[in-house]
Amino acid sequence: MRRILHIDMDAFFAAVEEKRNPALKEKPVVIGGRGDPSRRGVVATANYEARKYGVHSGMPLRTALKLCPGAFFLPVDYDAYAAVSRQFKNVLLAITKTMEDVGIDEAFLDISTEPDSNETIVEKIKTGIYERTGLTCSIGIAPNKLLAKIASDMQKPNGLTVLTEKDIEHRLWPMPIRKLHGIGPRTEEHLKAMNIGTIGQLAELPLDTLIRHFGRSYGQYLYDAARGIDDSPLVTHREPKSFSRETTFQEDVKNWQTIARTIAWLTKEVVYDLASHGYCARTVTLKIRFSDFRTITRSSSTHETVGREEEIRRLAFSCLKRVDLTGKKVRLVGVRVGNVKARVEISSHH
Ligand code: TTP
Ligand code: MG
Repeated sequence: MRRILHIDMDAFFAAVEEKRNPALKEKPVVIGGRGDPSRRGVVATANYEARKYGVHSGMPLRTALKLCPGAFFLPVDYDAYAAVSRQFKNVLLAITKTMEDVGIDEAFLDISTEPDSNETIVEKIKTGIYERTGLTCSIGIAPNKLLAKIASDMQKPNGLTVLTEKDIEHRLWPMPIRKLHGIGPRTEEHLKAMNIGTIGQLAELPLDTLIRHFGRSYGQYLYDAARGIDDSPLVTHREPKSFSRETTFQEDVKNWQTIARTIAWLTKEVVYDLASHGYCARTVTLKIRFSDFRTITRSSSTHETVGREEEIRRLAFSCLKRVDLTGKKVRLVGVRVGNVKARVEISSHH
């Protein structure tokens, strides 16, 4: 039987901000965009105080302001959160190297072969993180990733939930289907139309019904997930598939020069990321979103991988030439490099 631990930091961006500015403590705090609710942008997160007013991730900042006019609005300071993310992941790596880094505020650990009990491991993690960052987290422990992730969300903030196979019937089945990783809004709609609202109701559907509605592999996935079955291993090292940067203009732009300059700047940033990871790339994709939200992409590829800024920029501009901008306003531009490969090191002889 495996022992998988999932950890998710509590109100992460907001907690980092509260830590460096104690005046925010116990006040409603909303993080998003440039921190100005009169400008365009969405809520990245809100602390638990602000959530009492109905503020949540993904909501326009303007709506958050209406719901909670007294909140403190702060811009997203991604670099600061990434630095804290590295700190808490170092605490996890001191427990075991079998860690899957899932995102800025969450990770899985495989603690199957650790001699310590769950309680001891959790104690080490929680105190270690608190000492280094001053932040709290919520932890779930279960026989697999699917259940561990559900568990970490069951008692937030600063929680610990252990789920075993015995808990599936009483604790998993009453939950709404969207709690299952891999069920998005569209599948939820589809299942609602079949009168399926809980994980338990999903578990009553025969496999062939699920396959008929969702195809062989996804149907099988739903069948297993409803029973708390998940064999997926931890992914401890991820090769990047692509690097990208995009930006939304504060006001929609018509001017070709402005668009071209922004693309050149985004290219520079992407090339920096690519180079600092030791990669080069074969494909450059340009993304343009117009003021009516219509979004197009254009790609250019080379036979040999390239990594120099002027090479990538040339590809990005060859994409731009294939976009008809006449009479249109641009809301967002993005540059992505794909088909990346580790750069071949030239060994030096002494
Ligand atoms: P979450 O773990 O989903 O949220 P949270 O840590 O703020 O709160 P909770 O206590 O419920 O875990 O996401 C982690 C961070 O990712 C969050 O602090 C901000 C960022 N984020 C976004 O930028 N946009 C989003 O839509 C979501 C959901 C999160
Ligand atoms: Mg979190």
